[in-house]
Amino acid sequence: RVKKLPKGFVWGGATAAYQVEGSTKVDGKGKTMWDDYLKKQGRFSPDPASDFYNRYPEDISLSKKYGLNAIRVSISWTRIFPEGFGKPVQAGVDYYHRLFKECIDQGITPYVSLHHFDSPKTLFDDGDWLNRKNIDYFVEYAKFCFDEFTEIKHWFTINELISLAYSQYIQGNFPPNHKFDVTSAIQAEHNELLAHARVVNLFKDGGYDGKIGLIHVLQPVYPYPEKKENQHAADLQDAFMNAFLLDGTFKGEYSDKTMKLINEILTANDAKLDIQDGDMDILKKASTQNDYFGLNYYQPSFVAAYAGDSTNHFNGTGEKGTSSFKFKGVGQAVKNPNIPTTDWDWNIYPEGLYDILKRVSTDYPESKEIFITENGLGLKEELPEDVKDDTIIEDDKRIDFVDQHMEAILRARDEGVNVNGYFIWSLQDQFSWANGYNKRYGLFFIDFATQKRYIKKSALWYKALADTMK
Ligand code: BGP
Repeated sequence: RVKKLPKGFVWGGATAAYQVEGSTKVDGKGKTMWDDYLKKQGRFSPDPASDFYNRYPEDISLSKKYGLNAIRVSISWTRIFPEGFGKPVQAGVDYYHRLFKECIDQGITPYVSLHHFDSPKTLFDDGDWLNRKNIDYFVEYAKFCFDEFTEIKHWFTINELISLAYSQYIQGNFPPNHKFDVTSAIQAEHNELLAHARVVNLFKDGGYDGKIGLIHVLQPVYPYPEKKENQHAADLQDAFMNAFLLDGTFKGEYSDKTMKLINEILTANDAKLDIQDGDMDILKKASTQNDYFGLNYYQPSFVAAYAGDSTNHFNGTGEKGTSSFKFKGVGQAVKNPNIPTTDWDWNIYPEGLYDILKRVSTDYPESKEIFITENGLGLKEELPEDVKDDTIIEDDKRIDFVDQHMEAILRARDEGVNVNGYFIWSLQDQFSWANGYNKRYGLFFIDFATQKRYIKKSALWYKALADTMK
């Protein structure tokens, strides 16, 4: 069928401060958990990234020109509080006022996250989310932002709690690079939920004008092949990746079913979870106060039962077929031969988005209103040799990907799921945490050497769909 966007649909592009801004050492900015780590790793640098710190007016104009009406950005905590707490740096505060003004003036609504994978280095060294003192600092930083940036009406607390916990402590591809440190991972999940809930409660108690929610990336888990023991592995992985966080966010409790599965994983890994007195009251209070839910979706996983020790290889280079993942007490990732994959071994399966939208809306009505806050396709893309200023970069694969995922979203919507927006990951090409600069997602191509922007075919497609709202 011919797609038509519903009237008033939020049609945006997503960014994250550290992945686009560059300028990591200017205007008093403090280090994040990434600066020294990336330097030591020596693969790629976060400077200049997409030089958004200086070129945001150009990217916002392009957004307007290509039919977007919204943008996701995040505030870099350490531009405002270089150590995570203390006295705010005026230059950082001014930058965000300038950025937000530009968006609003151009009719692009900013949706702002407070934390997108970029903990201050000082707090990271002191335990990051595992240290409860750092939750206090996060709440103080959030309060500062609510008081200061009153032009912002759409907030998200934390982006992808699971990706952080999982990449830091299970997969080992984010600092501090622990592998299968199950105690830290589950504790980070819980503590980040607590941080989110405290900020939501503060926002509502403070009577701030605007809306607030959080962002989870959801990865539906399917048994492959379908049989009983594989289904159990899928249930275990789902509890660890999805249900624990969804329960905590929208029910304010971890259901018995979820905890039974989580406890099975903890026991198998000699791990434990520390829930302190009062924690669950905080989660409970916040659980009905989220105004909306940001859902990121890239791919599902297919799993089979697995009895051995944990081992993995993370494909951060785009050498297709090199990834492997076997999690003791949970299961192992398997390749479903019927499902295409990207060079980074990500499964391409739009039906997974339909499934997860239906599940969230049925099982978690307190999610209220859903925005797809990230979805997109990473590709290796190059400028043609005879490139000219107005060359359109062909990315039909991306168009096809987004088209199929929009199909799934609109189908779910037709069936009553309250999904009202879509932010493509990503607005422009940017730096990818564990993959660097050769994994491109943007509507706008960036020649990182010159910072020149080129239009991709997907941007034209995005505009054509935007026009269906008129
Ligand atoms: C999400 C993050 C983004 C982004 C995206 C693509 O998990 O919120 O910051 O990077 O995934 O992932 P990657 O860059 O690893 O391909």
